Amino acid sequence: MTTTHCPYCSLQCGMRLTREGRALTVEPWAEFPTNAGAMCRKGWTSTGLRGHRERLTTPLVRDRGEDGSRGELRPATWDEALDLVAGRLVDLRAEHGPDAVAVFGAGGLTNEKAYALGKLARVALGTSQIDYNGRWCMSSAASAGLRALGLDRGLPFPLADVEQADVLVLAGSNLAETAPPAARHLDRLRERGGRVVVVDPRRTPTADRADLHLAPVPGTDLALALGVLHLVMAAGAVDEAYVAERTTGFDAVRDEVAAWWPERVERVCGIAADEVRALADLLIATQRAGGRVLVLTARGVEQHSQGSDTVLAWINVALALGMPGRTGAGYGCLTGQGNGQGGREHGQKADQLPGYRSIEDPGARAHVAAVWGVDPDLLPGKGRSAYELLDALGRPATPTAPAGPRAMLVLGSNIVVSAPNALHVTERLRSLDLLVVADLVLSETAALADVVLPVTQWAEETGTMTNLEGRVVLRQRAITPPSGVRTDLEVITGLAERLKAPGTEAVTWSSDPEEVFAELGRASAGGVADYAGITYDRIRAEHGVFWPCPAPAADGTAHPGTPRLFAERFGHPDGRARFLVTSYRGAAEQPCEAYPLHLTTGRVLGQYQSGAQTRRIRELADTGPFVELHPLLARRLGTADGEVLTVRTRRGELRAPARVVDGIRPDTVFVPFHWVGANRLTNDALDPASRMPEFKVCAAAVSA
Ligand SMILES: Nc1nc2c(c(=O)[nH]1)N[C@H]1C(S)=C(S)[C@@H](COP(=O)(O)OP(=O)(O)OC[C@H]3O[C@@H](n4cnc5c(=O)[nH]c(N)nc54)[C@H](O)[C@@H]3O)O[C@H]1N2
Ligand SMILES: Nc1nc2c(c(=O)[nH]1)N[C@H]1C(S)=C(S)[C@@H](COP(=O)(O)OP(=O)(O)OC[C@H]3O[C@@H](n4cnc5c(=O)[nH]c(N)nc54)[C@H](O)[C@@H]3O)O[C@H]1N2
Ligand code: SF4
Ligand SMILES: [Mo]
Repeated sequence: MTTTHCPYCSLQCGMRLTREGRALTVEPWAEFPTNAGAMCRKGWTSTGLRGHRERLTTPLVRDRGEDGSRGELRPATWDEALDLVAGRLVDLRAEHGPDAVAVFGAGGLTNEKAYALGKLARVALGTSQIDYNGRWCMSSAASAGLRALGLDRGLPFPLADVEQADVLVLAGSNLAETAPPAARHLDRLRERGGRVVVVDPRRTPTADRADLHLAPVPGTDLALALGVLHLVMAAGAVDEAYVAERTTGFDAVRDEVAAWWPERVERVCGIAADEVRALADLLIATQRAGGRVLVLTARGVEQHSQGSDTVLAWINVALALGMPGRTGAGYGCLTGQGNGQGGREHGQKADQLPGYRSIEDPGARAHVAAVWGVDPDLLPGKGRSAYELLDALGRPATPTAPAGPRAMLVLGSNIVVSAPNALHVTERLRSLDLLVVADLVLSETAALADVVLPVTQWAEETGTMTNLEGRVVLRQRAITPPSGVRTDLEVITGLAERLKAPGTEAVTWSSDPEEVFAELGRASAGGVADYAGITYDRIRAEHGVFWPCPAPAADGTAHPGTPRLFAERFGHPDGRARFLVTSYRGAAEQPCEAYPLHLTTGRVLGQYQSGAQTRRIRELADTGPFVELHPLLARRLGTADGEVLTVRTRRGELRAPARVVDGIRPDTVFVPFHWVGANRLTNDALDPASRMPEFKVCAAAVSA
């Protein structure tokens, strides 16, 4: 029996894997605190990809003709595949410079892989062109948290603390389907007499557990948060002592919300003014009674071109009520991917070095370069954000922009399905001279590649993940990988050793996860996300360790880790949180005559992300995409449940059966993105601060 963690979401449910003969069984690891004995359907069926007939077990290489024509993928040896990749990358670098090569990582990769991938890009390839799918996940919350609170850790306290809130506002989260074991905290909170408020254009299974459900027009949440703060101020419920002692910038925000009276919110958001008042009254009463208010955001409010402003506005509400720093109160973001948290800390982000350091900070560059054994001047600067990187692929230089990359290495993302404006992105991928994808299965993206590298899956390898609480956990190898596959760390090392960039001769590369983790600890030491005091042994002994956890003191005393943040001070140098002014702009694309409806996208319980893994698991029966719409809209379109509809936007088209439900706004349709198609429709407008694409709203036309 081996204890490990689920291959999927940010809860990283503790699980036990037991081998009996050839069989492998999975059950919850009852003592692990985050899931405390629970798992969702995806966790229970996670062993379904073991021995799957579609599992990749040999590298594949595509030959191209003299004229660039593409042959079929054919089996190759590891040496042939890695020599080919390294040789082409060296040639491209020599001919076009290091930024001709791009790297695309993922928040599903272990900390060790994310760290090694960043080092591969900056040291072995010397490229600035690295970013990852986390940009599409929680970047708006990360950017807002950094600016307002001075530190970005999804939850500032362990998940179970959520139960202590007296009012919990879930803004754009469907956690009953996206983190099911967390939903019982809502039930317990309500048993204690607390209230749950859900803000979602759809009445989801999460909204079914709420005392109050507000259903705004997609893309208008910022106005709601501004309106709530307006009412809190009008009622005199601002915690003035807290604001004076622990924050700066309040006066400018006071001016900003003055004009957001409830009737104006009603006009913008399509929520009755009385419902806005009902929400504000709950918060005001709780504040006056000395109770706790907690606001948690997720992708519903973050994946917008004003996602980071919306998060800032909700943080302003929490600060005005005097909540952040108290246990079970304040603000948090529900991170999504398995290592969505750690994946944003250790250097696979375009502007970042390990330890959540900035690549533009000379001190950070010197520290990390010393750990790596290179001259700091060799490290490139900041690169393009995920969508901008994909959009630039294969493009020649223009008077205003340098040429885009001509080769890309992808680890852990199925871009063809999950990128916004996916037809356009797929065309950019096709324009590359060389696309290399490491994956477990032939995902839609791997199917486009010139070289496919088959890698191990979670139960076949060891590494750490940092869950939504900031708790660093250890996945342990439980089974032997199929012969022919390698770990991502072996792939990275194999390439780095072949690339040998000038000035990097002294750099060492390890594919042993525990060694890589120790190096990550040194690289992160002194940074915001300091892991220097965390070891595999401690993680095993303590059910995970919360960062920051600096190295032991000079007298050898270990740091206990930091389960709870902000009790005394926030992350800014002066210890104070910042109120920041936002500006309501509305969604980038508004409905018009040709595209009269709002389209939004999201998840269902039984599928994970691009579906590359879960669509192949028998028990999670592949239902295919659907179009959720209100009975009134269905009647207007002359359609009924199960009939095939066409959804069109300015970018593409999708045909899928109707699912008629009365819990969605009549002006809105919803499509899950786990299958090819939803993202042919979505808009690639970006948030100016976080560079998050507007996955959650665009204008659409639907016809029967
Ligand atoms: N089953 C399952 N669980 C998952 C995942 C998965 O793929 N499948 N993925 C994981 C990952 S990476 C992530 S990021 C999380 C995401 O977790 P969530 O953020 O909970 O999931 P989503 O379904 O993307 O979006 C949440 C809700 O936002 C609503 N919404 C849409 N537009 C708006 C809007 O304009 N305003 C508001 N207020 N709400 C809106 C949608 O109706 C949806 O119910 O889930 C994680 N868990
Ligand atoms: N329309 C719309 N689009 C969205 C969203 C939305 O709400 N709406 N949400 C966005 C969000 S929040 C996210 S997080 C993204 C996620 O979307 P993707 O970035 O596509 O994420 P996954 O589907 O998890 O892709 C993981 C891929 O890597 C493989 N893989 C799994 N583990 C490993 C590993 O350890 N190593 C390697 N090399 N490969 C591995 C899997 O088989 C799969 O092919 O989608 C985004 N796209
Ligand atoms: S998918 Fe998430 S909630 Fe479900 S078992 Fe895995 S970690 Fe737990
Ligand atoms: Mo995500």
